[in-house]
Amino acid sequence: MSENNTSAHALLGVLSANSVDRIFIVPGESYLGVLDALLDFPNIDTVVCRHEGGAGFMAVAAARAAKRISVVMTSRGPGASNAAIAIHTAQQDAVPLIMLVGQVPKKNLRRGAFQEIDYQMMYGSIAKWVYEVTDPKEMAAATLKAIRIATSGTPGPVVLVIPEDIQQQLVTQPQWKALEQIPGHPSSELVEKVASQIKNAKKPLIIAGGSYESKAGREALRRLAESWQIPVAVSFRRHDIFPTTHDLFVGELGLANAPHQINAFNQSDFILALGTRLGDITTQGYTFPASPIPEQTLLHCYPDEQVIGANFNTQYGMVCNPIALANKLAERAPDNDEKSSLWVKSLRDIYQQSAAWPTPPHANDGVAFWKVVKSVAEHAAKDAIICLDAGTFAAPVYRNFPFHPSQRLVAPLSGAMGYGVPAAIACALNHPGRQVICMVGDGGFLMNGNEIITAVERDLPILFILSNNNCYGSIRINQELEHPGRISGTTLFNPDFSAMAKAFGVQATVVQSEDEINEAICTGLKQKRPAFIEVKSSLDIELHGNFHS
Ligand SMILES: Cc1ncc(C[n+]2csc(CCOP(=O)(O)OP(=O)(O)O)c2C)c(N)n1
Repeated sequence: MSENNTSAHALLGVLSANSVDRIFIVPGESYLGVLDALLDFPNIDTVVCRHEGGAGFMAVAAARAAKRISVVMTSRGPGASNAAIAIHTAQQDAVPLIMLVGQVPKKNLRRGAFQEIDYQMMYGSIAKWVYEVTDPKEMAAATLKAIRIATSGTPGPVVLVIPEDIQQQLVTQPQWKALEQIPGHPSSELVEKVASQIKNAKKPLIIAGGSYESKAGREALRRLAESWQIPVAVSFRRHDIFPTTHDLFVGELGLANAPHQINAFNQSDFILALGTRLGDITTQGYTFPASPIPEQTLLHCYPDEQVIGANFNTQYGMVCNPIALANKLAERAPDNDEKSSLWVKSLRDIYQQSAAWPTPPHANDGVAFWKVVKSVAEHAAKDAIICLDAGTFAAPVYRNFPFHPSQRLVAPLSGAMGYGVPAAIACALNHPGRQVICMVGDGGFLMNGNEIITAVERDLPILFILSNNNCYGSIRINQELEHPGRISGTTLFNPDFSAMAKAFGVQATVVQSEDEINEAICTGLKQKRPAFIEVKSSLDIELHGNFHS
């Protein structure tokens, strides 16, 4: 702003200049100044949510869907506490998120004032940066810094805390421009060295991660894999960065890899870990590659020096743009490199066996939910966005769903329940006209299912599919493994979900038997408004079908 304006205008001006066109909120008396300034930014869509956890999850999913910074705004104390789950998920999922929090007046700071929290203490270990703006003149610079920190290196959450009395103070600010960030490109010498290492490798393997979650990223990864004929395993829950239907796709490194598949990956002589943090689940608890000294030559490329070498000794630690590296390596592929097609085929065969839809045992206690997932796979649009909550119902999606090149998976790497419904709303807002399908368990639905009202308000064509097994199924499965027959704290008493959906104004259907599945899915997918299917799911199948998620 070149003229005098409030610090809240400076905040929103910087956000707006940096492509923020939507903000997810639950209002609070501690940020009335920012709410007021929002009226002067008609280009920012204010999505009013019902719980800060839901608002935060919407912002996390929006950042992921749009591949850019997203914003949640909460009130002090209670509001900020409710939103903690989104800060944690943004950190685990490496998603650039800004949380704005109203704060007690500046003069009352650190007096234990009404609803006061020291956010540095509270969020210091999960947010990348927590900053309390106590001088209105620094608001614009602090906002720009927040964006920079959230989007650079390993993307993640930042918390910007704004005492209520400084939001409406006048400040003079220059016009803030958009922040351009271009992560460093790898040097030609190093690329040359890596190319000759790939040439010499007999069994190279790419482990690709979230840095490729963009159009340019997917294209670069595909070009690299195809030009050198290198098989691609994707990191935890990143199924959609490389088509699972592609001959070079050899699986996800997740929660349910069979030992023989990991053994086969371990036969590799050169691992190219690209755009992945090589985190806990992807590396099977830091065992593949072996930590700290892998059995293979390891190239690890990620735009954050703190990640490289942290758990795995690497011959090629490359702190640079993984997309640029993939493109440069693809350019250097020889015309006639003869990588062993047997190597690729052996890994692809293992993947295809594990991804084959299972043959159903007969269930007496309800519908095998994997059949619902199969029906969705058969009938969903080829560019559908699949949003998942946490729970065992999701296991067939991770294991068996054949993702087409334009289909997207939006699921929490943090494993947070309550994510699915808000994520679907954020994705539908972000991609008008695109089919969005949300799958959620009965446990997860009652955490943030209330946000479904926004789908009704905005007429979003989302198909919500609820798997009702009257149980916190994932936990029950683990309970049966460790304490067989001793059911404790995992059974659920549920409401009438379809009546509940109808009360929100959503058309609802109940699927009680397997012969009702296809019709319900096809009808639901045709709706131009929110639609809801409750599936009376079989818990027996989940308990005995080895469906971890
Ligand atoms: C916010 C949160 N609380 C608790 C958990 C632990 N947890 C993981 S899965 C799960 C059960 C999910 O139950 P439900 O939504 O009914 O799906 P199901 O597993 O039965 O398919 C629980 C409690 C979690 N991941 N996130």
